[in-house]
Amino acid sequence: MQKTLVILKPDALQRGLIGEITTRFEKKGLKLVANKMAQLDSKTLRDHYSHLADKPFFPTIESFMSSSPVIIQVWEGFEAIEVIRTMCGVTNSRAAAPGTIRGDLSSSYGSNVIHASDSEQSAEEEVKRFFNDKELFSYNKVIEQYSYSDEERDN
Ligand code: IDP
Ligand code: MG
Repeated sequence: MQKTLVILKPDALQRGLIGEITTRFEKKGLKLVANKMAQLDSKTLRDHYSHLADKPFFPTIESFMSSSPVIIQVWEGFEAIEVIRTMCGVTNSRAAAPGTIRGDLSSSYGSNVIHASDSEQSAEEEVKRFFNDKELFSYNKVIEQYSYSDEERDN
């Protein structure tokens, strides 16, 4: 099963959306395998958003992402990276489809409530950036057989 990293951004925490977003992933059948609250520092943000470090809006991202603690989660499931990206919607929340997390819960490009890994490589790097082995859990959920078919569960 794939693992993917999610950050519930400062606007999600401030606006009381942690439960709603977490519930969406739980209801989808994904498994929470790591969860913490953290205050992100400048070095971590520069690593995490290295693909945007030279953009003019990078200082805005940095100050927004460090403006309050965030919730960091790892979700596990069959094709979880793509499933969660699809559930998030596109980056600009104003253009994000209704029914998606960004489309339903925000109206901003920058303050768009959630980060989610966008590829297998970034998921692997991002999970390692925020969690050590002891903080990542492997466990069975009794309901798993009802979340996936037998073939899917073997992935
Ligand atoms: P993603 O979060 O949908 O993967 P990225 O391109 O990786 O989008 O950008 C990371 C974050 O940087 C976005 O979620 C958004 O908060 C912010 N961001 C990206 N592009 C812009 C922009 O053009 N204006 C303002 N903020 C932006
Ligand atoms: Mg991204």
